[in-house]
Amino acid sequence: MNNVIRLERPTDAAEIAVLVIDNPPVNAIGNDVYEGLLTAMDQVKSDASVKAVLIAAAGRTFIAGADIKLPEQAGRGEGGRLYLHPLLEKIETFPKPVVVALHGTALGGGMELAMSAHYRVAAPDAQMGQPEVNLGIIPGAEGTQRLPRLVGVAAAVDLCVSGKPIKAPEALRLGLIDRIIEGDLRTGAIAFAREMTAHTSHPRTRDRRDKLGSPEGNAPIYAAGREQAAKIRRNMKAPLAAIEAIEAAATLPWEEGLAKEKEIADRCLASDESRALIHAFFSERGVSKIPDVPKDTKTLEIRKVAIVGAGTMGGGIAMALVNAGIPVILRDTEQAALDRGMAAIRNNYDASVKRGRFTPEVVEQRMAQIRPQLTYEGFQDADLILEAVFENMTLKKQIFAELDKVAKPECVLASNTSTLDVDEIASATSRPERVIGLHSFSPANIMRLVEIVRGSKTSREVVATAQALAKKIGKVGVVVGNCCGFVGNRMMIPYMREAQFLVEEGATPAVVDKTLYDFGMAMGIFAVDDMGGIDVIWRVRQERKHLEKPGVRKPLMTDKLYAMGRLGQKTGAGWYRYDENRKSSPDAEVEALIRQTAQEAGIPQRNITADEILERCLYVMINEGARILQEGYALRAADIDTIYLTGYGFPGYRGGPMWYADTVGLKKVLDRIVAFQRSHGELWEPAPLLRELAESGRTFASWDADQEKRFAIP
Ligand code: 3H9
Repeated sequence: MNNVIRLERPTDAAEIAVLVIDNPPVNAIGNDVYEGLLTAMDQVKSDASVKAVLIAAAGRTFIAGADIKLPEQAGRGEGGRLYLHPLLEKIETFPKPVVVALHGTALGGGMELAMSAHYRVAAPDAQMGQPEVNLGIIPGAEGTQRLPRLVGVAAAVDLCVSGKPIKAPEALRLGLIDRIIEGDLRTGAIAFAREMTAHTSHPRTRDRRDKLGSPEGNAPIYAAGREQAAKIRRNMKAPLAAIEAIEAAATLPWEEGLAKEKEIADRCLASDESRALIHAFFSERGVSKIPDVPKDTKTLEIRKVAIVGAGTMGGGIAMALVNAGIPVILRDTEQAALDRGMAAIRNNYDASVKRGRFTPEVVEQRMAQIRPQLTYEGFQDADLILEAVFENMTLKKQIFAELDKVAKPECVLASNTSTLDVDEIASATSRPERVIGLHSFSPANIMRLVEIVRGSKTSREVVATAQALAKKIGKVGVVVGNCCGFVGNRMMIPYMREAQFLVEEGATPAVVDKTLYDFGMAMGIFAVDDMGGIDVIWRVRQERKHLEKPGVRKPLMTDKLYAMGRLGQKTGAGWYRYDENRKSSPDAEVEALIRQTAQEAGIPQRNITADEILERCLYVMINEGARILQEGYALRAADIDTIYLTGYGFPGYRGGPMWYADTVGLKKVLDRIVAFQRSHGELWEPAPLLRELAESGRTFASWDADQEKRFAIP
């Protein structure tokens, strides 16, 4: 047919035309798949020897969706978007039965195509879903109209709002598919198609209304869907748009429902929300592309890991590893610390059992894979040793010197440091090329980000090994350079500082946090401080004291809170006060202390607007991001975005801080930074790269494109 669609006529079932989609890696529908299928359908329609059509896919999966790589198909270009209607119409009104065989992950436009067929069969482990919401769009290829007809309004709302795929047995129960094929899918699907040729008519999804319910019956379903959307997709428009389109399916005749869906889909495709989320999708997949560490770089297989430090980080990382089937030795120097660490792990697993994520048997297996101990016994067999003790250079160097003596020569020695110099840590060993930073984020069994910190001597093999390990344990590994705070925390430090200045000037922690939360951040910055611990921030500050310039403004409150023992959630009080369930409330005592401190320091008090709060918190971060890029500590602005989206609770629908700056306009960002420099001094010095891009009317995205060309990144 063409290079991505094959027409096959099995020798033992020549009356079945098998249309095979072969468009690796995930058989996404682009123009070729679309055109090829249209042509093939026309050809088999006029062939009297064909009694039924089977549409199947080659490779690891059925169609995983429309091809979102092609910008015009995502609604961003001049040329309109991929419009599947003619193909879906042809399939549904085809005069011979059309069966679709699903395997792997049948998603988005893939499922929409499948739903236009008369029948669907699937492999037992196939998964199906409408994940468009993750990209800020709706199942706009008639999915919002066919899905409720097949599975009912409630399940359709849930699938479209959650974006989560379901497994074949659940799809069968809901009526999304007609049969699960045990054994060879193609053989079973051909047999099924043959069986269907005995019927004189074939079901068309569009004709069904039996599961569409009544407006009164559906009203609470929509209300619950909107409530769910507000919880899991706060501030996003796409889930609400999907509900609106499903509502149209349930109330309007087919053609009118389609027209309504198209109008809603076009609106979503043109939205900033979808542009940002598609950017986020590809940014996350782009981080593994490192110019001098090609995909075929040799890696060391990590079969066993040893961790030094059984605290929160060590324990969380141990869980992430054993969850991926890698056994762990967990070492601490004191039995009490080890017991506390193991108890915390058990607590976390017990909570997962309560939520139904694991069975008690699975938890026992996982716990058995973690060996707590006080010695270095067994460390000589570890493929990777990870140090996860608190942020103190002297201690870390002492540990690395010890590890150097016990580890096998090829072992990777990793530090979980969040701010310290990886080269200095490596200098304590005789093998700096095997040393790397693996900065995980708390809670490490949940948070997806790992900053892979490449020291000046870290070998390519060790970088590639760290990337492979991150992927294996389901994390997003972003390679960053070895500067103070690396990328995430280096940007976080001015962000925290500016937030403190804002409260010193008249805002309150609660007002700053609410503004940030309303912008979309998962938590306000003061709530983050309290969760991480004021003592941790205080300690980091001690390690950075030598960097502080005399005469330059410093935040005043951290030292005071630390001295008062207000260390955050763990002591029941920090910036906020906490009840026994760790629920926060503003604390008048802290607010009075802030006012008193400001008065003593002669800081004038004023009303601070939400705009100023956002600009100062975000632009200071973006300015630092631009410096990081120019200094080469991050390869792409998109890498910084991925770090903030996966590790710092930045809202996906804003695309990350650097993407957000592009959407605001770099000129506007620069102008505000210059204004802040005038009023607040040298901490607001614009980054030269930001100035250069803003003054030449460019964006960080265009800088990334140049960067990819410069390094010939595929
Ligand atoms: C849609 O369908 C709209 C319709 O409703 C309306 C149409 C009018 N397009 O994730 P991986 C690439 S919207 C283009 O690393 P995994 C990906 O970039 C779509 N490319 O593998 C990567 O490329 P590279 C609705 C895509 O095994 C490679 O495939 N569908 C697409 O961990 C491997 O991906 C979705 O939202 C795509 N749609 O996971 C599904 N999908 O190697 C999005 C993937 O060059 N996709 N690529 O970096 C996924 O969730 C996962 O990719 C999947 C595989 C689960 C399929």
